[in-house]
Amino acid sequence: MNPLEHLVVQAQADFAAAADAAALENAKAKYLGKTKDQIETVLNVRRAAMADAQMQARLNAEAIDVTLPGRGRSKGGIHPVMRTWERIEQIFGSIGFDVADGPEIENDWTNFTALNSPENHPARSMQDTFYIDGNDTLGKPLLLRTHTSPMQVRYARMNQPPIKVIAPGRTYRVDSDATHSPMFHQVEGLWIDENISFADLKGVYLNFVRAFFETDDLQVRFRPSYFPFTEPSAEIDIAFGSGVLKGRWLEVSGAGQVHPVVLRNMGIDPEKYIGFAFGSGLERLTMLRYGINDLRLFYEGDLRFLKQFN
Ligand code: 2U9
Repeated sequence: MNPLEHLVVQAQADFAAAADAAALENAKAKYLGKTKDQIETVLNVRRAAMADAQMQARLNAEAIDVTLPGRGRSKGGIHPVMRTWERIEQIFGSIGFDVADGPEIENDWTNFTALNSPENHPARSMQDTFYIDGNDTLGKPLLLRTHTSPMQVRYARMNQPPIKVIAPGRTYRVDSDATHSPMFHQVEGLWIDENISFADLKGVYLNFVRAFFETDDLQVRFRPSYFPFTEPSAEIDIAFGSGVLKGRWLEVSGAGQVHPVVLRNMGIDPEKYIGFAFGSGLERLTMLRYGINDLRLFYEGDLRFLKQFN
């Protein structure tokens, strides 16, 4: 009889000798408690020894080189449009311009009416504006702002002239192709003071584009244009004196003298103060700076494109 068979016969005898249920449970513990624990302990010792041996074999075979550096996390980078945004704040900050901030969801008074866009103006139609279900607390319809001008309206209503401020930010229009995106970025600038002129606006903008494109070999020209919020209004073109874009006039901004109605809507006396404003697309400036030819590249999230700017 082998030891296990012997153990079974012995257990059978002990169970037969048990007079009641309690005695039977005692007899069971003698065989299934202590004996089972001892067997499990030796099994685990053997398992651990096998795992150690396996690990040692892999280390010996150099399958794991513990001297290799860790994998680490790859660093993120700043989006090229955000780089432009930061540079613009820095350049205008250096000549005393403050930076305005404000909500992306606006009411139609601050986005349109205050800026001299009358109520039935086509720019307000669903064609190019994202209206939002509902009104603000004063009952005015809400929309995603179509330009960054509302931030300057709010800023001018909270501050006294002289005012020198830029308003960079996201804007929204129902538009989408190689040169338009439903979300894009603008920067607008506003300068309100006594006795300033178009020459001051021209000087500020020339200083800006020369700093932004890092060259003094660059000219600007102003072409007559129309905007409801400025009168007179102009388009600003630049031309580089060298490089692949040499000699071509490139439109980079709109600008003008702030309309007296707009000044009045901001609580500023147009008989005493004069205002100048400009507005540029950040994507457009970024495309010209880096030679990018399709706006959609900014929003596809393709790392092969984005990594080139870090
Ligand atoms: C106030 C008064 C006037 C801001 C201005 C433009 C001209 C302009 C466009 C350029 C390209 C927007 O990104 S774009 O589509 N902007 O041409 N913006 S003047 O005028 C203001 C702003 C605020 C109170």
